[in-house]
Amino acid sequence: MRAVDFPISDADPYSTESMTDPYPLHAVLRELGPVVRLRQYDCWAVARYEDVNAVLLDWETFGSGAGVGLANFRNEKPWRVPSIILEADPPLHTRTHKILARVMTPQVLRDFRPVFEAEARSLVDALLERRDVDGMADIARAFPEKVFPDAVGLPSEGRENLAPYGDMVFNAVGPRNALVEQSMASAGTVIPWIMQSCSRGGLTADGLGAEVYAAVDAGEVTEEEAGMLVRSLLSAGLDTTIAAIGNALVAFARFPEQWALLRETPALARAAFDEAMRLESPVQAFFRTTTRAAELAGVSLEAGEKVLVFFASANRDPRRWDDPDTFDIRRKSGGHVAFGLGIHRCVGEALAELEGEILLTELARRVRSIAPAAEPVIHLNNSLRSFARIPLRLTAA
Ligand code: OVV
Repeated sequence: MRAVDFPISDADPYSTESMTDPYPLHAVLRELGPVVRLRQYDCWAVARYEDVNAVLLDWETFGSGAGVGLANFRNEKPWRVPSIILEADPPLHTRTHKILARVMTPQVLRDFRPVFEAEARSLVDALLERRDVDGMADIARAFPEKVFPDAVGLPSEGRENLAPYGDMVFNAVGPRNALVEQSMASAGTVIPWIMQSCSRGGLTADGLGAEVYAAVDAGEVTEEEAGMLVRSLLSAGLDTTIAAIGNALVAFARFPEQWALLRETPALARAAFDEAMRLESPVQAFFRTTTRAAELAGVSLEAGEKVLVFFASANRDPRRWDDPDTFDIRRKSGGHVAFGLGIHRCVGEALAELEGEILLTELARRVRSIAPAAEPVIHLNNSLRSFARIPLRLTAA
């Protein structure tokens, strides 16, 4: 069979305009066809749910070892030593994934529930002392910035380096634009702190980090690999959850009837967090690299080509979702791909869900309304969708 022609687009997913409001661009790409050539970046893009799923599930053809950003590690020196789980393929990925999966099973995480609940209570106590809050600083950042580093077992000094590091890591997935340069400005202090925090000696004896090092003692990974896996926790575990919680607050502020519904049934908190992840996916898109020539939806791809995979667009594809732009916490949003899919699906998903569920539950019990006090201000990042500020007016229940 002769491969079909493909649409070519001049659209720029990394323009300030697209990053501020990415959804019109996603719709254009979905309408153009299942596989679109992005002229500006010399790569392919998939934006429909079906094709996003197909690419993510076929890790043998669409590999991660050449990096999940625009940069192809086979021809370009990576900005940091590649992650041994995110930027790796089997068999390395299989071995490293097993360790982090074990460290964050729902059974292990059960022990964190009372700790996270107590944190959520005291956070909401403090919020209700005030009326006007910044949903980002006072809620979305405050909660994960306490519970996540505690869970990993990091010292209290230097934690302010975590968020800037996450900003670098997620900017590095995109093209080398001004955002990369800006976030790298603090690299000189941030990266050394991160690397030092990954070593065994910097971690408490009872955290997730120490559990990773237990795999060294069991002979499953080397000491160096354990450090790299702790680096993965620090890279992927905080900014993502902060973005997810902030985006959920924005969704509730825009759809007040959904907040009323959650207040009636706080048991919907986990479903609501998932629905917010679908609607405003924190990780908008990652790349894959073809490991061999392949055909995707009838289009011929060569080996070594980059494919931009739009999670956020799949999550609003009208071919898959009814009223995709509507926030509906009763919707069955379980099929969203905001955590990815297949072998690289987020290994910290259960921890993120636990944080989101506990915080939303406590807020739903005690806050009558979450009203926007002004427009939220976007925080631009090449792959993470999040806000810098979310001015909110809260009313106690
Ligand atoms: C940005 C990101 C996501 C997931 C994993 C990692 C990084 C990593 O460093 O392993």
